[in-house]
Amino acid sequence: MNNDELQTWVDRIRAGEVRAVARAISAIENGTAESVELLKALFTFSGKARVIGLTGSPGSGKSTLVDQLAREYRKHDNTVGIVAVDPTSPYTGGAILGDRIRMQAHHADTGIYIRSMATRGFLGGLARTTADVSTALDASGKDVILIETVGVGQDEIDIVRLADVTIVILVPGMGDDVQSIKAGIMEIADIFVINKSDREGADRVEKEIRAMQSLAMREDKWNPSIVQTVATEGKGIPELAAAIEEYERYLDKQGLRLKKKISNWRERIVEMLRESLLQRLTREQLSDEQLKTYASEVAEHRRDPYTLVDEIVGNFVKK
Ligand SMILES: Nc1nc2c(ncn2[C@@H]2O[C@H](COP(=O)(O)OP(=O)(O)O)[C@@H](O)[C@H]2O)c(=O)[nH]1
Ligand SMILES: [Mg+2]
Repeated sequence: MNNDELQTWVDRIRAGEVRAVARAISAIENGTAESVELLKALFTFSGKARVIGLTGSPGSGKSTLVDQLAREYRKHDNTVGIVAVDPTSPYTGGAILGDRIRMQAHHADTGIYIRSMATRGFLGGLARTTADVSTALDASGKDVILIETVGVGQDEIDIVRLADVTIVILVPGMGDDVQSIKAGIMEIADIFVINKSDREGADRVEKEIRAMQSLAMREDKWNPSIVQTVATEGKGIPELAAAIEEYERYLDKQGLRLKKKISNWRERIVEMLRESLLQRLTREQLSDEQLKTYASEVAEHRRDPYTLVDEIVGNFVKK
């Protein structure tokens, strides 16, 4: 791809052309050589979207909530990008199918772009390229980006490094008692949603969250709001949108948005460096064959791995 072609592609993405955006996301997911050039060009035009992450157990209603929130934002003429991260496994086929059907409902509206992506074994609740996909959607001019995480484990806290606002969804019953949720996931919530509050026990869940909140103050002194919703009926959605705005106002008033972004980028840059260095090392110096030989030598105790790594890194740095 030459420069002109790249520029045309970038222009079309910035104009929000669906096919250009879709092609960009596929390129990013597949890690093509072009995608890096594309991301370099797109980054300048990103950073304007509000990025909102939603996490919670499978079946808690993340997709339904995302769908309702998208409708709410569309009512106010905001354009919306949706990224639904699916675990790469056959047993979730049903959930993915359900999402597909919901997605089709928005098909006629060019103000919404929906993409589901697979984790491909990447841990942390997101796919490896979710952040880059979000950058592309951001550059395509979407006002709001909603990210639905996998929702399988309780260790999926990567979303906080990507989103401005993180929403943790709980439901009454279903063993989703606040006590049974790992501290990690409770701590990342800027807003709690108690979805399926048409069921019994929503008030009890709210009480439990309040009790937990009284025990520990967050570093940024924000007291996460709690919103009860019935996503299937659209109940509580305007209240949720208001809670999101309130937190964003808090972020801005306290100068926290930039602070948060800086600490997120610090981690992401390190991650990108790690990946890039390893890639270059294996491409330029450490072939698969060589690695196999080293592994045998270490396994047979003919070589110690500490000196080996020192040597490999030392040689690489000198180059
Ligand atoms: N009763 C009730 N059911 C809901 C509510 N929200 C979602 N559901 C249902 O719960 C199921 C799982 O929802 P889904 O959005 O796919 O959950 P996800 O796996 O977290 O994305 C679906 O059958 C929804 O229709 C709610 O507020 N009340
Ligand atoms: Mg879902």
